[in-house]
Parts: sequence; structure tokens; C-alpha cells
Amino acid sequence: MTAPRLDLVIRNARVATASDTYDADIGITAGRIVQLGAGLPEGAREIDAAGRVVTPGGVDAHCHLDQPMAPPLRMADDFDTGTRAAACGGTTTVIPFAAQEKGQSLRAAVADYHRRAEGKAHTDYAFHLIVSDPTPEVLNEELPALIREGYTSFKIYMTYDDLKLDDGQILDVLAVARQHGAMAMIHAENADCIEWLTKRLEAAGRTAPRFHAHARPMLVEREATHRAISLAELVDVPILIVHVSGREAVEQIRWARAQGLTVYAETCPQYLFLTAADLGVDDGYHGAKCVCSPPPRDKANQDVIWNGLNDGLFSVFSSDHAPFRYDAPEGKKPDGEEVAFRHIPNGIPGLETRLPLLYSEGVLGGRMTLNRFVELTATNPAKAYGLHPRKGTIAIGSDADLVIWDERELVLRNANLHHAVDYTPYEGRTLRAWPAVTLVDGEVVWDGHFHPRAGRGRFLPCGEPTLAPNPRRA
Ligand code: DUC
Ligand code: ZN
Ligand code: ZN
Repeated sequence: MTAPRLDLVIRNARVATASDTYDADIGITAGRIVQLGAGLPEGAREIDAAGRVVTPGGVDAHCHLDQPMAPPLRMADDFDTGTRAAACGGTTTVIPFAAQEKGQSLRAAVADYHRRAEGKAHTDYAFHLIVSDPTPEVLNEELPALIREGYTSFKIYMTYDDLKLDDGQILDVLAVARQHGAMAMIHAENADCIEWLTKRLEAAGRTAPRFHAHARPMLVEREATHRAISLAELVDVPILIVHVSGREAVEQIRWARAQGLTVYAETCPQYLFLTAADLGVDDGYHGAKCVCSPPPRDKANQDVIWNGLNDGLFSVFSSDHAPFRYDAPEGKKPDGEEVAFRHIPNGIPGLETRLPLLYSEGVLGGRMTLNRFVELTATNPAKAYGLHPRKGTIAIGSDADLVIWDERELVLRNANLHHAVDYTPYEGRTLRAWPAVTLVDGEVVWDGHFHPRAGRGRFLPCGEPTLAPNPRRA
């Protein structure tokens, strides 16, 4: 009996996973990788990848899409434009946040977020939860049930008035993570210090965008990182500190690891490629484009982040895509005004540029191996949030989410990007690679042109995180 014909063969690929690099053909049927090897039989369709590196599609485990905002603010990207941009930049799975408003049930937040995603996504997607109101009902009923249903990670904020939890609430939520084997992600900045500094800056008339960085110095991140670690130690649960920006927070995480604590860390492109100077060197408003939290630091801190990416301190490299248009009343100029930094919506776009930036400067710049690149951008995020090995690797049985890389110089222009934001913080930067082809579940979504198909992207219920050991099993 002859074997059924493969739907697609990607021929002569230089396959890179988190552990290996080798030459092979990749055989795909029904959206999955079914064969890997030399000289595979002819497929119904063939793509020649001769001379090209093929990596797993990226998993962007920290991005914000169509997240409800207080008026007049509105995110520029929804699941259509956000996942379109993701796919064109080589990311094939996104994990944005179903955010609970205070007073809202968590389940209502999840239902609302499904409505926002349904039928729109061009990549597969899962949801993290944001817990902003941990009532007894949320802690005892909703969270455990949602974890069982595939929402196995949640973000805890230590800052932002409408989202932050106090230490007692954080302990309560961490205890649920421990009991039910979920992954807790922590935004570590000290809210009271930020408020105190902001008021002093405002009293001195220092309200231009660049003062955002003055209101959130490294100290406020260091203190909150240490406190988050201590709270997790008390509960005895692994945590993942998101968007780590520089040395002092890194030192806290290294210290925790030296004590034997399981503390994972994420960083983002803005902490490698931007500095506080990008928020402005004078009182002009353009720096609002780069207002995000924690803020970008300086060159010395960038070097610390590069080291941490290489030596295993960081497990995950995400975009923290938080898309606001610059010249828009729902974006960086609320109601059309150039406002004081306190009122500028936090966040920068980065879904489409995350992989090309790290591939260009990290892999081709000689700062990290190709395998480490795959681990940070695809394999580890899939493991951390319970999607591996379906996502994040090239293996038999995995979804055929792949990137064929084109190593050539190009100049980054927002006009060539696919998000709905009117700028990129990296305008004019020279890159050394871009995806030639992105496949999602075996379908070509990007090959220099974007190929939309309504409803392609599927919701992925997440399993138990596998990056961290589950303390219940210890
Ligand atoms: N900081 C966050 O914590 N979330 C979204 C954007 C940002 O800058
Ligand atoms: Zn955050
Ligand atoms: Zn974020």
C-alpha cells in the first residue's frame, strides 16, 4: 500500500530547533508536521527552502490586542490587524490578555474577549487572564474552573490604579496558582513610589514624555521584583517576572535563583534597542511614542539584558505589543491633546518586529546562537504556558507553524508593516533578515504578500505549564 501523498513538502530546509540544527525536508499533512528527513516523496505542493534557515513560528506570549480601555483610549490593533502583523513578522501564535475590570466577573471578561477574537485571527491564539479583583468567588470558583478549561496563566499587576493588587491579594492569587498548577506572571513596579515621584515631577512642571522615565527609575522595579520574589517564596510557587528592563531587577532574579527559588524572567525588544533618550532629550512630544512601562533604560542596562538572554537568566522574549496610535485622540494624544506624561497610554507596538530584530542583532550579529533564538522566541514561551509540543518546535506531530528566513538587509519602515499603529519605534533601523515565508498550521500566510483567510486562527486551550515544575507534584 502506498502512503497518502503529503499536502506540502518544504524541501532542503536548514531546520533549527531549540536544541539542534540539521538539514531536512519537512513533510506536512492536515496542518501538522508528519515527516522529517532527507529525500521525502513529492508533495501536492512544494516549497524550496534551499540555503534557508527554517525555525518554528514565533510564540508571542505577551501582547495586548483589543483590550478594553477607559474612554477616550482605544488600542489600535484588534485580533485582525494584530495577528496579521504577527504573521508577517513570523509569529504564528499569540497570547494576549483577557482582562478583568474591577467589579467584573472573570468569566464575563473571558467571554467578552472570545467575542473580540472570534473569526478574526490569522494566527492561533490562547488567552492569559488579568486578575484585578480577586474576590472570594474569583479565587475559589472562577479561577480554578478557568484553569481547568485551559486558561492556565494569569498576570498580576503591582502598579496601575485600575489593575494593581496589594500584597495580601497577590498572596491569595499566588496560592491559587500553586494549588492548581497555573503560571503567575508579575508586572513588578512599586505603585506608591511611582505616584510619589509623579506628583513631585508635576509640581516642578516636569510633565513632558521624557519624565515618564524619571517617575519609574530602576529602583521601583528592583523593589517590586524583590517583593514579588518574596511573596512567591512565602507561597512556594514558581513565578515569571515579565518585561524585565535592566540590571537591578536582573540581580534580584539571580539572587532568587541562588536561593533555589523558581523565578522565571521575560524581556522584550525595547530593553535591547531603545533607551530613555528615545522618550525625548527635550520637552518635545514625540517621545510619547516610546512611553512604556517599565521604561527603556540605557546602554549599560541593554548589555545586561543581552547577557541575560545568553546565559539563561531569561526564558522568554516577548513583544509586550501595546498598540496606540501616536497622532490620534484615542491614542498617545488623548482627546487630541499633548498631555502630561501621567496621562499618556503606556505601550509600544512590536508584534511584527520582535523576531526580525532579535534574528538580525542576536543571531546574525553574533550575540546568540540560532538555537537559543528559537528557545527564547518559540519553545520556552510554548512550554511556559502549556502549549508545547503542539507549538514552539519542529517535530513530528507538532502544528506546521514555520518561518523560512530571508537573510538580507532591509530598512525598517512603518509604511511596510501590517499593524494599525501609525509608527514603529524602530523606524529607519537596518535589519539583516525578515521572514520570506510564514506558515500557520501548514498554510502560507506570508510570502512577501499577506494571504488572509477569515477565521484561520484557532483558540488554543492551554495545558499545564511545563517550564516550571509543579510544586504540588514535588
Ligand atoms: N506596560 C504594561 O505593563 N503593559 C502594556 C504596555 C506597557 O507599557
Ligand atoms: Zn506589564
Ligand atoms: Zn504588557
